[in-house]
Amino acid sequence: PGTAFRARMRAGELALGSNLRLSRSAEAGPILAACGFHWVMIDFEHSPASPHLAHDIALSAIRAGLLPMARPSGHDPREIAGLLTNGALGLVVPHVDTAAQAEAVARAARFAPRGALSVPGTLAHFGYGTGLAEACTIFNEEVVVTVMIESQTALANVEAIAAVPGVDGLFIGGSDLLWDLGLPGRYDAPELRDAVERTCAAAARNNLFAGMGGPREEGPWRGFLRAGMRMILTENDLSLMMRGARDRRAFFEGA
Ligand code: 3PY
Ligand code: MG
Repeated sequence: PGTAFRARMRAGELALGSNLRLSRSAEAGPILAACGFHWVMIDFEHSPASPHLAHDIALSAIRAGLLPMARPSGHDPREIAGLLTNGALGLVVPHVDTAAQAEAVARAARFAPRGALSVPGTLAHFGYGTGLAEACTIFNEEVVVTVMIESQTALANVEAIAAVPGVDGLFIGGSDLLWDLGLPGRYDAPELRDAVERTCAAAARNNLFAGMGGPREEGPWRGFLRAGMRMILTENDLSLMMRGARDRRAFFEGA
């Protein structure tokens, strides 16, 4: 699914994803794949994820053709190694503020010679018939590394971050960025629109893709899509469930 995801990005198509707040089940990926989604975020920054479930969720997502991205809680290469060698095939790394941080996480996500990821005994991503050396080589080609731009410091450094080898995408964390700008929840703020445009431009200049999460309403999303956002964190499973539940309630109350 890493290759398919990259092809979508090169073609300028949307890649739709959700993060997992509630679904601690290997069913999550196949369910989202059946709904036409392209990636799922296993979230160790803000959700009660567990390494065992992350492994099951990631491998079943791959079998369903969905790219399993992990969001580590920070930049620790040991945490990143655990996530990637146990099934995740991409990263959404929170709070990457400098080019040096971007370089460190990009190296933590690939095997030598492109990085410093430690070689495990088995890499299950591509099926158990794939030999280890071949699996590590395919992994280096497929893994998708995105870094989150979610502070004013990151925004000031966005050109340098975009130029780091091994970074595939820039991903705006709209909620954190708005708080840092002193505009909590203001997804319609011109300052956020500027940040989105600068990030998309930096991505385009460096042959990267741009992605984003945070907004719920369709109005702001339309502008962000026009600006070039392609990897979309639509919502999370909890908010999707609430939206569905409210729709059902409205239908039955009005029926
Ligand atoms: C944010 O909005 O800050 C995120 O981390 C992702 O939605
Ligand atoms: Mg954030």
